[in-house]
Amino acid sequence: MPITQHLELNRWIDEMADMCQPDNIVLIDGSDEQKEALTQESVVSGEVLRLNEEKLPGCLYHRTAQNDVARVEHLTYICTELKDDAGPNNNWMSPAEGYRKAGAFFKGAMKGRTMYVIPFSMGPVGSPFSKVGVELTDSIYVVLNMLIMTRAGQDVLDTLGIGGDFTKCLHSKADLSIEKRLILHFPEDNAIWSVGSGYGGNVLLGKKCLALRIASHMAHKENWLAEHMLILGIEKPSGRIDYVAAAFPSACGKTNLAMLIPPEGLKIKGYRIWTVGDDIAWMRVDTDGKLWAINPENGFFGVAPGTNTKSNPSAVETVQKNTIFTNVLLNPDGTVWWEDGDGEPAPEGALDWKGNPWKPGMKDQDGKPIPGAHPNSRFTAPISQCPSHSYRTDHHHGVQISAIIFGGRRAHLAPLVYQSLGWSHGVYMGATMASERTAAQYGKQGEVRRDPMAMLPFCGYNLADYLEHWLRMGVRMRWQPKIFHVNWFRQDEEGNYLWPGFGENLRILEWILGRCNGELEGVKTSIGFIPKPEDIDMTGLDIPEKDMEKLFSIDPAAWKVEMKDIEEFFKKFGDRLPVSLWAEHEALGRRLEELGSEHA
Ligand code: OXD
Ligand code: MN
Repeated sequence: MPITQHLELNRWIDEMADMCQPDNIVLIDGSDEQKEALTQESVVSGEVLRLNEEKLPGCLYHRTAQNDVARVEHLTYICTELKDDAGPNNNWMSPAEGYRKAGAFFKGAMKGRTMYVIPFSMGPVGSPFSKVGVELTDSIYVVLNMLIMTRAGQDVLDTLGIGGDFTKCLHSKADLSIEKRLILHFPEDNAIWSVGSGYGGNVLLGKKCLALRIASHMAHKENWLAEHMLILGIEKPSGRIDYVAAAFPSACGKTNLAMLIPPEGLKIKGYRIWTVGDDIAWMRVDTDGKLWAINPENGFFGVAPGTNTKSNPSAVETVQKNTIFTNVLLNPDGTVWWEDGDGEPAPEGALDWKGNPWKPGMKDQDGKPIPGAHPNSRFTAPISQCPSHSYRTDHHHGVQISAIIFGGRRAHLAPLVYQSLGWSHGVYMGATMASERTAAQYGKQGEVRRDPMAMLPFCGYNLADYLEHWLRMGVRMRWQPKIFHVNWFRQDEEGNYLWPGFGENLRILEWILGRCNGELEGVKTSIGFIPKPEDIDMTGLDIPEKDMEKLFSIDPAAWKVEMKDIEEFFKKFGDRLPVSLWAEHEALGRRLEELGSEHA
């Protein structure tokens, strides 16, 4: 009997099964019974462990292979007919070469295994904003994660009917060897092939591969935006909720901001935060000429270390049940632990993410601390379990976006917040976004990494065309969201952070909304509008006036150095970079010259 009613889907499953040669093919229907049976099967095989049923009900534990703990940007390719269409921002292979190279690794890779067929919807099932994918995988761990991260199962097949469009996503762990690992995207065929990995970002193909790389290509063709952004709603004392979308490079606290808890000083005013998404936003101009956004995901795939009741109490609450923990430390009582989490140091008998006995303070032969949890260890948890989760996450048209916020991690240059002078200047701000490497990242500390709109690793086509697309999208809107840049990480001369971060960031969001709603005037500077000091509500927060001044100071000499770096970055894209971004660059240069002469 054919596996589905969809002719092309059946044909493709047959073709992939011929290549991968699984022993069985099983359709994932989304039922609780099937999920439980698969969980039990993977517990028996040792792929996952059940955690303490009393303390962490429904939670599972998994360890990846030790060579397979993060996204592999150097093995991730965009396969287009023309190299220039992938752009200097991507690794490129021709589709023919991609299919040939990865095909050799897929050949017979599922022998002795089952191929699971997961129909999934990115976005609410049946929404005009949503896209359907079907992932074929030989990993139950992938199935269990996809059941949390996406809406998956029979209803998705029902909306697909007998001929609907879907992204063809093929995954095999194969033998997990790094020599045979490739993450390939074929935007012109609407297909993804991922082989040789079992790590989330490489194998949960709905996430980075479909919802960002393939979707950004679709969005370019279909006039919408697929972005690496959180979406959050801010409920005002009046009951009105305004939504913002914000892009930050990986590891800059997106999940924490998406689940922010208002500080006491603002809570008394009656503010509440609603989480719509923590990683990806799909945004369209609707018939009202406004920008509307959905979160295509249905769960969080968050970094565990650093998550605690102070940094993110909502995340801590979210992961108390039905959560999959990957590469964290395992306590002997079947609970989990990670660095900078809550609670006591791990007790006797704990096993680290590699499965070795572990005690706090352990060091390797070179005297370096051995972490209990891998720094990129993760939790996979349903969005519905988040105490701040918004009922609008299931709304087919999503939420209307009032502000777009770009952010980076800059010790000195960028003020706490500033607003663009208009849409194209805002696109320039996003295009020139950057972060400095911290001790936690590989590379030279302090070195600036440019990451336009936090999309550098995720834009599935030439980034110059992507920036042009952003400029054009502004023209399509009758009502453009205002664009801002924030920097929570500015430091004083001694290297102390000037701004406390966490919930206090709401004070800045309040100013941003005040600007969007025309309630507050800004101070125009050479780089954009900054707040009047009295317009940031500081109730209950004691920051010396001189530190507030430092948070907003603009150093023309430092900006000049920055502009040189931006120029080098822009040049990489040659003639394809939109001229209006060069025009914005020059205009900024002129404004800084004027400021410089005022300072002289
Ligand atoms: C993520 C990332 O995992 O951006 O979300 O790396
Ligand atoms: Mn991300």
